Amino acid sequence: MKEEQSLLILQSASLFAHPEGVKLSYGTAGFRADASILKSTVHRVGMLSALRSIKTQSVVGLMITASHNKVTDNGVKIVDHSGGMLSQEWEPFADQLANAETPEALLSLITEFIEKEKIPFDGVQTAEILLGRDTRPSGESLLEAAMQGISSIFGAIALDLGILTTPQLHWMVRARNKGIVATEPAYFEQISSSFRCLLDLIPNETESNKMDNIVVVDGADGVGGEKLEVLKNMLTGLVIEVRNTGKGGGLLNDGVGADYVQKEKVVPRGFGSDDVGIRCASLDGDADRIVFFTVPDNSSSRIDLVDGDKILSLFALFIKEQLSILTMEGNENPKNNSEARLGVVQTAYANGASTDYLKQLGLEVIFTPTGVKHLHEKAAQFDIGIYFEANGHGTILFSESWLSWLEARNNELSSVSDGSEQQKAALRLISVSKLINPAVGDALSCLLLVEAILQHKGWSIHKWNELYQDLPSRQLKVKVVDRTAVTTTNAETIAVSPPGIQEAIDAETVKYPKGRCFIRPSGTEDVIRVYAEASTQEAADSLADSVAKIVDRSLGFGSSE
Ligand code: NG1
Ligand code: ZN
Repeated sequence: MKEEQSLLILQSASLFAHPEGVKLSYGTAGFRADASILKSTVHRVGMLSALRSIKTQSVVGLMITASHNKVTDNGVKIVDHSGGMLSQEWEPFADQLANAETPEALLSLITEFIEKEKIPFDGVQTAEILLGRDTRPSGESLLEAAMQGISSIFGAIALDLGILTTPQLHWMVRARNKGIVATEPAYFEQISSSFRCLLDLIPNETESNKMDNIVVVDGADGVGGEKLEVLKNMLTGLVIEVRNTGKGGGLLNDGVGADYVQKEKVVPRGFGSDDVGIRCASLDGDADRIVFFTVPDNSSSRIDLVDGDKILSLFALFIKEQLSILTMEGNENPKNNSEARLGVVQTAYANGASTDYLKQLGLEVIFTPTGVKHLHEKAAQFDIGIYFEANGHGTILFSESWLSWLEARNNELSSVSDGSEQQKAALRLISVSKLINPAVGDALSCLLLVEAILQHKGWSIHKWNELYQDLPSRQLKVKVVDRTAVTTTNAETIAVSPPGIQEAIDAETVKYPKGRCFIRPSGTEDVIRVYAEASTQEAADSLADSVAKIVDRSLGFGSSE
């Protein structure tokens, strides 16, 4: 490394001192903590993003967000050149960088890493980083720290794209590297036009009533609400009412948002008895998650939740139907390539009833640890891979080779049987691939895809919700002294340490019909999460409660005693 470069890194790092005693880990979704201690971390992630861009010779992204976490938290993550999450191979280095105690220690880590990774670092390199942030008040100054980190690397250019949803930034990084126009208007244009195509392809015989094209969306008082206000004006065939847009003074993620709605199963702020029976949806703080719900009656704040598992089931059902139309007998061409390998990916948090339903549909279901980076990787192994976390984060991935086959098949069909059922199915699948975000789960594109499928089928939210009945479940979190004391195996369903804890959980679980329970350390909060399922809500609550007490007794501060 040239001496001027070393000096610049040292100088820049000395402006962002590492807070004493703070140890962060890249975790499930980047670094997350109270915003007040994050400046040095974000500054260093700025440097890291520049190295990543040099290494990959492509544009990468840097997003400042803490998603569904409280407004005083913030976080930072890198969007890789593919538009996906940062390669997991780089995560340990990210941890080391963030935790280096002095500028000198930081410089020597960078020097070593450049050598080890063979990053072409000769002073004439170029790097380009797109930056985005959510609406958190701390976002602006953290973004400034990231910019300074980036500009401490020779040849690196930072482009501030302002306030974006996380999936918009992922989409733009991917588009830039594919040579596609990577602006926000281009993003809106793509999703609104493919939504329109899906509506145009609705079978004539589908019956609808006027409530079918109205949806009320809780924007979590974050960036998603703001962006949806723009998108909704570009749509025809769907009326979107946005509440909690962040403009009315409401606090981000406070009694609002997908995480709150999914975990608490009650109406978010701004919703209530006037909404009985209406289709509602809730976005999270950076709009990469969405769940739907309805208010069943006006006597309580309880909701009927339609979660990520049900979105996954709806998508899987629709795609499977379109695939079977596409491969109907009577084709001039033999089936050859048309048998797409369709698979779904879930985590242990998926409701057991959803897994049974998907298997009944004849689908291959795979489980991975929590965190979309794991799900995404598995889904990418199919021709069409659909993944969702129960909390509403997910998307559909189409392999490039299958998509080219589909495009060719569509062209062929349009010349021999234009307007045939098969051709319409091909066009629908092409539209889905354009509407859905191929880089990462995206609440806005998922919202439109759900709406298009419901209209296609002429289904109300109730009909959709009846695909299967969720097993009652409960999720709790327990504050512990050291969450790394819990390690797990088997897609996180079995706790390996501390010794004996799994046996204690099993002994509790067998007491409940249809009982299922597991614990794991959160990757985004300093807690152990407990998940329990059982045949009644009371049983699920009681199982979760007993296991939370086991965790607390063994690892916590003893508050359950
Ligand atoms: P952790 O805190 O590791 O459980 C949470 C979610 C993940 C994922 C990340 C990123 C649950 C149980 N976990 O991770 O699914 O969305 O946040 O935001 O919902
Ligand atoms: Zn999020």
